[in-house]
Amino acid sequence: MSDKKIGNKKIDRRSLLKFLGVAGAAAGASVMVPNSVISESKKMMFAKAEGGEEKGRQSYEVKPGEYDDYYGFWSGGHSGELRVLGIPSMRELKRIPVFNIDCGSGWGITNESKKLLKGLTVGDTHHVHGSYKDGTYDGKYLFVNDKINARIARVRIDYMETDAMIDIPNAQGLHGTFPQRYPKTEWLVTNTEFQIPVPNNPGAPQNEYYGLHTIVDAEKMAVVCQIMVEENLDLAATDYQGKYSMSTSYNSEQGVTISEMLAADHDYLLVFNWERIREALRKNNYKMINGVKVIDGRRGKSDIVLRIPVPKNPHGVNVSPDGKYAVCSGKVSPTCSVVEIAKIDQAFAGKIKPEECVVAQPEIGLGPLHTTFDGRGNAITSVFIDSTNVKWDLERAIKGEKKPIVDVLDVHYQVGHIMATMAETKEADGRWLISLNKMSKDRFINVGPLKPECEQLVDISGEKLRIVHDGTTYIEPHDCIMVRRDVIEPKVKHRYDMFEHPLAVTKSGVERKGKDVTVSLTANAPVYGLQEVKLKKGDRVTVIVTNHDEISDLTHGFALTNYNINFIVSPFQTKSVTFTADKPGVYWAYCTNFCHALHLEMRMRFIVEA
Ligand code: K7E
Ligand code: CUA
Ligand code: CA
Repeated sequence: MSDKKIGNKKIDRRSLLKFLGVAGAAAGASVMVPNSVISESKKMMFAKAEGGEEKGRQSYEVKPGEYDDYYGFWSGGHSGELRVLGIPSMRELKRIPVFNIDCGSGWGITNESKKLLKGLTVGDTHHVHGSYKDGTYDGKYLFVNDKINARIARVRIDYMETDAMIDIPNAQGLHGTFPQRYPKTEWLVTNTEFQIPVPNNPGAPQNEYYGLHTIVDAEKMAVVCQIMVEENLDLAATDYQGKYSMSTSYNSEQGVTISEMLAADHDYLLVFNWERIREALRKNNYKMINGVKVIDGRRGKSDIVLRIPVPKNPHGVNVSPDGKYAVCSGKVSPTCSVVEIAKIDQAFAGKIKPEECVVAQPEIGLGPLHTTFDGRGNAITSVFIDSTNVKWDLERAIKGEKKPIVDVLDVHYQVGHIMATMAETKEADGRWLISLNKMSKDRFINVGPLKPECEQLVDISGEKLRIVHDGTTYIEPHDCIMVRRDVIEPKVKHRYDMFEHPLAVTKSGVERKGKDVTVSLTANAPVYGLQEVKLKKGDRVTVIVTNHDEISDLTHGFALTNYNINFIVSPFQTKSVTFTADKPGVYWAYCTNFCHALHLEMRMRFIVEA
């Protein structure tokens, strides 16, 4: 690393910190000191990590042909997708298009995907979580939010494909999303980060802008109800008893400018009491707004919501795998607030004050954002301004130690989410942790003004944190979970259940009803079931393709030249597309996915007569 590069980094970091200073981060001048240059000790650390196995540490080597121990499910931020990685190799195994358009799979081009996307083409996937049974993953579904268009999507794990998508009414900036963990995922909660008038009347005064905690039926994928509060609702978590969901709020001020949002000296962790929500539904204590049951959870209006004060503008909330504590990361405060969940019962019963639920407030570093757990009593917090992962001891914090720090690891740079293997379950196993860093700055060869993002895999099996992988990733590594392979692998199918699709083609043919033409095609390597189809200009054509090859991996494609159509069909899968034959001429359709020695010959003509 040359001096010049180090010099540049210093400037980058300084300007960023200045910005944060303007934003009002409670950070003094001292924030510029930590790791503004790469230290000798850090270089040493990388040198040591190079060899795979280090004495006394687990190996992170996955030899060619070997399988990974974990599935990583990544949310892809404003790319709108999800990704599947192997951990610890960090090999990208698959991308699952969700809110985006993906030409390789045809997601967004087929009738099946259009039915879910309803014409929307962008999304911002922040929080991905799996469905649960008894406090751990059941391998059935993944859920993910879209912050841009206020939607929740569900991915079924057997096909690793998006299977449902719903709009959340009355919501903007859909954010923190978390499934019920116990006894199983019946409900899912999702938050609105941006307060708006409910209903959305443009003339409403600012103090009538509200946040909504939405409850979704995870199996039916339907909104159950919404709890309306004054606060904005940022990150979300559920407990391990099926009693509570909780959300951090950084804008309890109902501000609309940054200075208004930072005005109060504290904000809240809001806890939602599920028994009392059910009671309100039973007693019809709600208003129907835009087709949704909206329960009034405002201060003084109901006993459904407990507001636990925490230092101003907090960010993540994460529950420890033993179910005992919720850790609220301070963001603007250098602390994490540890809330004892048993005390929430007492606070709801009116026996203690909400603030008495906070049993520790250790100092972690500058800009703590998200916390994860190793299942051995340690918390690990991502610290954005310091660019560190900080491991700390929960018990020592609860005993009153101000800085119960076990280890501090420099990461590169400005870490957002971190997540340890199985950490959002009661089976947290403390093996690997991923640091999803927002910036890579000068870490890789220059590819223009937009630099790659950086993610680092950390071995957390020992006392000290050790980086074992340092790589780039496509925009944006937002959040993730890492799930043991034995939970997922047996659930994943090699081929589709052919007749699950009502239009599955068993025999190729063309059917015409006036201007509506249905073209049914089987695909068997290396041929489609028809060699040519005659159409008339102006026909409304639906092409349905079913792949009849049962060998797994034998995926075909279907692209229609100069008609903007492109999708794939995997073994026993059916997909369809509808278009208007508005251009006369000869148009070849061809297989886009290499399937056979005669893959290039796998094509057919569409003849559109004038
Ligand atoms: Cu921290 Cu949207 Cu998950 Cu970003 S939120 S970091
Ligand atoms: Cu079928 Cu290539
Ligand atoms: Ca605030």
